[in-house]
Amino acid sequence: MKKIKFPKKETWQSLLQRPTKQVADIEQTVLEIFNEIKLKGDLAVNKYTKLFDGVEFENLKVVEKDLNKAKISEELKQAIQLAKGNIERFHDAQRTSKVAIETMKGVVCWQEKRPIQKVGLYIPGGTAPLFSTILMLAIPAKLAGCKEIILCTPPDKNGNINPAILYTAKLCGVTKIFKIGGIQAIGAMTFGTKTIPQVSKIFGPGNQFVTVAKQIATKYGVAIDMPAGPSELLVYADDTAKASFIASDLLSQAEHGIDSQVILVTTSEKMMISVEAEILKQLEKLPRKEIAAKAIENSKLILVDTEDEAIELINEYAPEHYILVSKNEDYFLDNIANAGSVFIGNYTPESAGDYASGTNHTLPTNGFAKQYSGVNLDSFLKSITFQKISEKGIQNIGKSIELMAEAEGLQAHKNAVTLRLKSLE
Ligand code: HSO
Ligand code: ZN
Repeated sequence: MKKIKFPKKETWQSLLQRPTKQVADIEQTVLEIFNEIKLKGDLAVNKYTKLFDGVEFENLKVVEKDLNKAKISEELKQAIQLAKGNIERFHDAQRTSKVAIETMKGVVCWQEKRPIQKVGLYIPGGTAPLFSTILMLAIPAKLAGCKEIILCTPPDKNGNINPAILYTAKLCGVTKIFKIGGIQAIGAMTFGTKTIPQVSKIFGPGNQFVTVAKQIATKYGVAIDMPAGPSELLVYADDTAKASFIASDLLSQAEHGIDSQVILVTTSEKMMISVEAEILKQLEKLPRKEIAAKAIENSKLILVDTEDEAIELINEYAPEHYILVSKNEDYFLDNIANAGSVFIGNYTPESAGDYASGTNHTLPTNGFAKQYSGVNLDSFLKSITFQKISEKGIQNIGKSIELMAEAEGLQAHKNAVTLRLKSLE
């Protein structure tokens, strides 16, 4: 691990750089596959499923029988149900009420939310099938009232979908599941095929191919949750933290992938040394040791002089996850400006938010926490504004509209008011 002591401000930018990725050549592949799907629909989807996943299906849709067959232990079912309850409670509480106001006598404006009608959820397969992400996406989608919720997930080499994915999807009421992954899944949801419905917004994490495909989908008018990237965690810990806990948290995100990035910021050199020792000790015993070790190579332990400097550096990095263990908790909380999700104190592991506490784990990475929120109930809703103006109301604002329209040289706009005002004379 790289240990950096008292870095000068001029070096922060390069110090906080995420591992970079090459996307230019992926873009061309995505465009080609998208065009083919647009033209040939299911035929193209099948072709790429055979090419990339090595399987061929007569029917890309998971049938009811397979959905009911999904076998997982009773214990795991209970755990998923507990998580579902908490995530449901937290996201349900995010509902906002209608905003209505009379801006002037006779001029009433209000704003109400309506669900996005058709949404697509993407759940990656790969080395760890993240069925927990279904909870994070399907629960708010259901609560928001989205009419059509479809789910795409890649099949394994034998054409199967992980049973925990099937169980969780069914538990959340998602029954339109398609055995497709990667670029072809995003393309299918963007254009729609005979089998796969077109959607208005695509959610969910994925590898580099999926991420680029989602970005290109936006060029065809589909919205996406956010530009996703590899998982990351920044921990601020002073001497009140327990080094073994902090090391376990850093490793929890490091095990996601070789490009994950974890950072410790501290004002205590003692903590820095203890965390490093703990990481090396705990790493040895991890089944995903090789992946985690690669990510740890990219990661940093940063020692700073003051708490002011620490918070400034954290805000500059804008971490996806931010763990805070400090005797000056309030100072760090009051001053955090950029972070996806914050975990406070020795007994709040990041894993809690990944699975079961209730918050969402689909969060902005790559510094996007400076301008994006994580997925929440609003991600599945749109706000519509309404207005109703009475006779008195148009008399109150009419003159101003006429003057402004005139000044913009838009006579028809002005007429729309003038005719009405005249009718009231
Ligand atoms: N930490 C990941 C989510 C996840 N972790 C799913 C375990 N399963 C990105 O926030
Ligand atoms: Zn995680």
